[in-house]
Amino acid sequence: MYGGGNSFEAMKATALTDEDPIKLAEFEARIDRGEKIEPSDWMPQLYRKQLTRMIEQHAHSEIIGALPEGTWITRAPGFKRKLALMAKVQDEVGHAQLLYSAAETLGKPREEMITDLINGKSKYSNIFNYPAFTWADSCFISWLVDAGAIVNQIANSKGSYGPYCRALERICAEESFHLKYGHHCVIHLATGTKVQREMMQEAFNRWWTPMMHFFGPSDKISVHSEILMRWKVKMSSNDECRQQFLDMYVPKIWELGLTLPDENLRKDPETGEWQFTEPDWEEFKRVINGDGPCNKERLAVRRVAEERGAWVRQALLAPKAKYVAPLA
Ligand code: FAQ
Repeated sequence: MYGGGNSFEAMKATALTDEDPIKLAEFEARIDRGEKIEPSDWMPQLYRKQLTRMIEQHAHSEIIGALPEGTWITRAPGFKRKLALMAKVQDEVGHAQLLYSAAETLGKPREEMITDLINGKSKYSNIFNYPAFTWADSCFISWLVDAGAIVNQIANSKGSYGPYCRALERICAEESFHLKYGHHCVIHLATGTKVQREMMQEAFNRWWTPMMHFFGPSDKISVHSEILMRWKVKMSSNDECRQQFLDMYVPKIWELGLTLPDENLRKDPETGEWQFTEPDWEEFKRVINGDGPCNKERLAVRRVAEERGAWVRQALLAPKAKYVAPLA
């Protein structure tokens, strides 16, 4: 567990002993100068490992994140909502491809990443393991999950690894469209009929805890933050992103006449910090380790998609290979 500057030194003394100290010092000087590290540049193995883990997890989150909203495309109220949601879901899948490409520059093949996802070895964002029961759930995701993602992604886009930052710049531009679409959807329900307002409020009651988990464990117990921030992979801490999200969106939620299921949620007038009930990190741990309401369903969908798409990849990648008929 890294916590506080001296733990970084302690980690360096253990996890970096095999690295060439001169090259490591040059690398860290480049990071301190704000230079971008490119795939062919020298980098410590721990930098490569941490970046691969984080970018791969981000890519998985995008492609799994498309699933709860994807189920609402055919049921979205009206043609315009269907069109917009279809475009958004296509964008999210495209973000995954951008991120898998960025992760591949670090040496892990896409097929291996997808296999690790399907086998539960790699993680993806906690929030996509909850069911989208109503249309209001889809609206919550489109507005506030995208909003949370933008807070975190804008920060990370100013980081040190070139391919990741360039992918994030492209992604953030599209996410800002998603945010406007999602906000429009929530406003429509929150200012609509009594049934619509109640449906929106009920969605907020269910999604608020997973949303507070979304930014990761508090800085006190975050495992990777110290090293990721030292090497400018992560430009804001989990708590900083959570605070920024609360500051930007709680007033907007309240002005719609919606409430949030946390009686301790308030902005401290002295410090400007948002106070809130400490999220249940045991639930978080269960969900990110495969025991959430939808983990199994999400991975099963990815597994079927992978199996059904195998023949296309074979045809494209190895035209002379024996033809494998698609699953019935
Ligand atoms: N869910 O030490 P930390 C999106 C894990 S994009 C699951 O704080 P770190 C777009 C973490 O892996 C999705 N696991 O870790 C969209 C580690 O476990 P490990 C979100 C989580 O990496 C919108 C352990 O807990 N954005 O939503 C989560 O420094 C709408 C200890 O945690 C990104 O992925 C979590 N929420 O900080 C799509 C951006 N939080 O690996 C469709 C890139 C933590 O040791 C619809 N990622 N863990 O086994 C990051 O910025 C960071 O990885 C964090 C976590 C902030 C997510």
